[in-house]
Amino acid sequence: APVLAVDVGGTKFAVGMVDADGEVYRAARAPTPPTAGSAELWRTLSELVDHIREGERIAGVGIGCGGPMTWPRGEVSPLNLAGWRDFPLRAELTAKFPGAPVRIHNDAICVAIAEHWRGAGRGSANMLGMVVSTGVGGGLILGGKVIDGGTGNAGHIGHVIVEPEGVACGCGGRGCLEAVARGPALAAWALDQGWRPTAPEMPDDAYREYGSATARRLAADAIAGDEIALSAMARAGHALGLAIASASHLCDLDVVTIGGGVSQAGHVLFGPLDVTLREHARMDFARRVRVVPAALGQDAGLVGAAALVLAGDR
Ligand code: ADP
Ligand code: BMX
Ligand code: ZN
Repeated sequence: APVLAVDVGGTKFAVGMVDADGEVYRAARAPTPPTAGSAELWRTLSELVDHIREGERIAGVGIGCGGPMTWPRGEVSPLNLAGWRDFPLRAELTAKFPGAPVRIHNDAICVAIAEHWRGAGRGSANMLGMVVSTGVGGGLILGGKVIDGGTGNAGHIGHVIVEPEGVACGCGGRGCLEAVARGPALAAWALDQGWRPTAPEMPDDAYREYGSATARRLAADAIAGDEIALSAMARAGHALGLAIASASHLCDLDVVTIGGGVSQAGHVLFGPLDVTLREHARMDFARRVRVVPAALGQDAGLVGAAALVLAGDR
């Protein structure tokens, strides 16, 4: 039987049916407005889940959710989803599907599992799977094994410090990679520098991040050659390069996969990232790391969440 997979991101819920080979065959998304309260969020998710399941028999429910969370208990407080604080997501879905196994992990850990299983990390026993979107997340596979960490929160590379005196982060810290390289931070920085979006309005932007600006429009302007937009993407690339150089030294990685909305900017981001990485990863073992775009696109979180059930995880 298929797995019902749930992905809780900073701007949207995604729900899909995933078969035993990791193929997503039915999926839908719903935005999570920043103002939505706890009950409204649960109602939205619950309806989406019913809509996608279509009454089919399921092997279980797999959930990827933005961190931090208590794990494996699954009370979630996604940093970028203010409406949920200590929300008992695993317990609520267990109550909704009595008898079915319900497994949960960090959303970026799920993405890493998926990229390792079926994506750009295939065949790499030591990898970091990253997501650069509303937040910046990561999950580690070392020696072919998923690394949970003491409380299920390992791999949170978004909160590695790249600027000790840098801007405040949602986690309470300062100068975290996420504070610099998350999509909304890029748009805010560029506006501050005097950028005014020239790329046309993009109707499928989930909602405006800052006025009419989004990282998506910023990336389009950068690709068209706008100087400030290029600097903003380069700043993010530089921060990512620093964090990846550190991670490579720490974990002796084969591959880093990068997905999430902001990664779709392409070479305006990956170019500067590579320059910084080459500059700061000095030892041969760290220099061998390959940084590649994620292969699975927006379904990665669902595939990884399904894998939690298929692998009979905790
Ligand atoms: P979520 O955070 O909910 O997982 P996404 O992965 O779509 O959602 O990430 C949303 C972020 O990615 C926003 O900041 C958005 O502006 C940015 N984004 C989306 N598409 C692009 C693109 N093509 N280039 C650059 N940034 C993008
Ligand atoms: C979240 C982060 C990660 C998550 C990442 C990307 C914390 C506490 N949570 O802020 O768990 O993987 O950003 O998530 O750092 P997304 O919601 O932007 O897709
Ligand atoms: Zn932080």
